[in-house]
Amino acid sequence: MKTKTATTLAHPNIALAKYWGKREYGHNLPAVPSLSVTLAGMTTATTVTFDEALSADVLILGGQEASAHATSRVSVMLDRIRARSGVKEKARVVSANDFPTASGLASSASAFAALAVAASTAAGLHLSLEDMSNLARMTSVSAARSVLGGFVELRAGWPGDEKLAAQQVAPAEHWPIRIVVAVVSEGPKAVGSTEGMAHTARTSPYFPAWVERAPGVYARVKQAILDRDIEALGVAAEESAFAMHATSLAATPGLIYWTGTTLEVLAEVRRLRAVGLSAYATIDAGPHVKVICAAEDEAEVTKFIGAVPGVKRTIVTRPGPGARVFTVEEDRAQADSMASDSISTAYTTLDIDSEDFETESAKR
Ligand code: 2P0
Repeated sequence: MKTKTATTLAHPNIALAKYWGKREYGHNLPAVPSLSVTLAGMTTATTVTFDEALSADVLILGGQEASAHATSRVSVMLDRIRARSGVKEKARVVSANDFPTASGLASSASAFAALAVAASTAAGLHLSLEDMSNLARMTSVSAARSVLGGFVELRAGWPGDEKLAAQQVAPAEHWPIRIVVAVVSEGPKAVGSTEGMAHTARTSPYFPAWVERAPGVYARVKQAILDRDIEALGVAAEESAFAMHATSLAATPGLIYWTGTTLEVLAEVRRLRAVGLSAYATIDAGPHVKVICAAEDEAEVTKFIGAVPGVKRTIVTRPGPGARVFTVEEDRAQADSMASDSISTAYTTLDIDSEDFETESAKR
């Protein structure tokens, strides 16, 4: 039998203009536009093999068999691909990350971007980037953006939109900014993004204001990227992140993704700005702070941020490519090394929790 298999690499992305909240219309449509940068420096490697010997889909994450919930969320995407391609076999999915997961480092983005590209390729589908991004978006909105490289936008969804794909605003080479990730904790977060944003939309009195203001902030982020203006980008990106967290803090009960160390890093970022460095913060649904800075400030920013008490380590990232099937030897070498390391604790699981799965499966 001819093996139907493909291996992909994908990178997480950091939203400079945040997505937080879905349309009530359904179809996993975002309520606000978002704009992110896909990051070289953190990687997910995923192999999908459709195999007639399997009686059910199998998911191996970081060297260990995943929970039924996690496997089910993957199966939802695989079912869409099977329906479209005519492939009948169940699949074995082997995935590993080289960064802490389920803790606000956007692992679901790289996970489902890698899965969409690997599974559709293994099934023999020749999807356009738009189709691939839409397929990823149906499972995880931020994953739509990681299908593409560089600076990537996803507009808000509207009733009637059953297809919505991310688009590249500028390639990675457009602007080699750095994002220095201050890793504050290696464990999973208490409240997953899907659940957190649904709770915020349901109970925060500030959610309507967030939805109303987000498009303006997104437009400023986009213009700053096109102009390569680090100060304008940093100011707008901080505004987006703080507004997202303020909205979530005002939910009932309030959602607090930060720790004391998060605040210490934020104070350090302001101190660095006061001494003339270009350093701006953004934070996702977790405690880590991502510091946006100019390439020439990378070394100093990394040194000072890494020295903040409570910061476990720093990861220096820069704009990178979208999800891809192997075409070059370096990719193969990276995937092989990640696969062999995947039993170590450094490589953990995809950002899939039961709440995420239930939200997705409820829409089927
Ligand atoms: C973002 N986040 O724009 C925002 C900022 C987290 C904070 O997209 O429910 O995992 O799967 O669509 O994409 C994380 O949410 O949520 C996210 P689902 P997702 O990057």
